[in-house]
Amino acid sequence: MTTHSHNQGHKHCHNDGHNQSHNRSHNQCHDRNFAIARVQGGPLRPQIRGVVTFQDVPGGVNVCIEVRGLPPFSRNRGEPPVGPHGFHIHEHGNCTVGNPADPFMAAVGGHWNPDNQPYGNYAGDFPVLFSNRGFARMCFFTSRFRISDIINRAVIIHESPDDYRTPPAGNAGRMLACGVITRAQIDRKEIPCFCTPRTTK
Ligand SMILES: [Cu+2]
Repeated sequence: MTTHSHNQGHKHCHNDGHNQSHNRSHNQCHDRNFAIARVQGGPLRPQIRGVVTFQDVPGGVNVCIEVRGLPPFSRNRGEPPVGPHGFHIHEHGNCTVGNPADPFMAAVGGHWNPDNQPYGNYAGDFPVLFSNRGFARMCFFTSRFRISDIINRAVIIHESPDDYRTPPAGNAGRMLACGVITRAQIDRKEIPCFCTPRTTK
């Protein structure tokens, strides 16, 4: 079968013409298997807005986030460090604020750890987010889950960096923002830096 039934929806995934002669490993943008979480700031940082997208690709999932409104970096004595921001999948897709001094905590549960790994190797442990005057964009690949495993869980952005060694939350501190992961039709303009082909050399 041909893998190039082009349409509007993915043409910007190809940044030049030469992919057309390549094989299906370059055609990940044709996948229909997406999930999305729209992230909103809680009471500690209401201005946060972001989108996290998940795309099933061969061998795993591409995860991309684009977020605005992150707080200024700080290292003030006696206060929790602010930034880079711990970023995780938590167990429950419920972004109820609950206690405003410790938002989301009661509803989202712990970090998602389906295969009972030590902290730092949970399937739900993600790279930290580096803020650029409040803005962050990042994409990475993980083979630890498929999209069907994460529907109705939540993504959380924390105030503090994750140390990837201290259970149960890597000292990442309070939760600034939350978003429930759902299957959804995605307007491709929402997808940040999504379609870089994986090379095999
Ligand atoms: Cu977390």
